[in-house]
Amino acid sequence: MLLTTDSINEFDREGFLVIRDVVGKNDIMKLREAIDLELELRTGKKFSYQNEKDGAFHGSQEMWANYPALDKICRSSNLPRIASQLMRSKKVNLFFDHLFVKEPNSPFYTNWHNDLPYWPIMGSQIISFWIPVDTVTRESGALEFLPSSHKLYTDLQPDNFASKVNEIPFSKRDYPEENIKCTEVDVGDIVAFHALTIHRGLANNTSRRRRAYSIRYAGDDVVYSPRPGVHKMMLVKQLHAGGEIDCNRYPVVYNSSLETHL
Ligand SMILES: O=C(O)CCC(=O)C(=O)O
Repeated sequence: MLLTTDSINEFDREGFLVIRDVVGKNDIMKLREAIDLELELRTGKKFSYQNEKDGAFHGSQEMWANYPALDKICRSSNLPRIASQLMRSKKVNLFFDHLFVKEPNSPFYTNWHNDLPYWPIMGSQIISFWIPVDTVTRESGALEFLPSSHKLYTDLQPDNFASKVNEIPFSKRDYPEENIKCTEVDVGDIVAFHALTIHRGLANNTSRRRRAYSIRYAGDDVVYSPRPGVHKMMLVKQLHAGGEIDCNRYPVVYNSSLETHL
């Protein structure tokens, strides 16, 4: 799948892009199977953002190495190539995968934040693909974005990652509420966004689970940057501050000059 120049320019300008019909039915089925197994087995790093008995918001991180189907989707589907196009990067590293589950009637927002302050890397070419395996509407926990907020070059790491109330972190004059963009998506669609774009997830006010799988990719200019505030469990001893991130944990998965997956 090739993106149009208009789509790539839109991503540059807005900091996010909904891409329709990217993930095939077969891959969605495999994703659902792996996600449901992961929720039983917890092979990845488990997160419990809010663990109320009813309406929990939870997930796992770094699962691809444990599930061949996830490995295939992260490394050898069309996604690394799309990442290369959107980041305008020759090289694509798989940074990590991240599951977000909002149980039925979960009252919790994923609070306004951007991702880079949590991660021990730096650079302008860092992207996430948020892949729903359930239809996601405003009522069931869609993602919302502050358009062009990646260009503010600001870190937004809220005290609580999830809560029942969530206010916009800027003055209403700078960001009138009508500028907020909600992304409702169908199964097969993905939401791409830059690591500095400010976003949140709405509560799930439906009787269905909302399962979404985020894949994070990094490009040519990305370097290792262990610094205060990043997740310690993402640090890698063998990497050096300011050096490239290529390693078994953050492997190179695509190189456009070779036109191939690695
Ligand atoms: O799924 C959600 O509610 C939040 C997702 C998110 O923040 C992310 O993928 O970076």
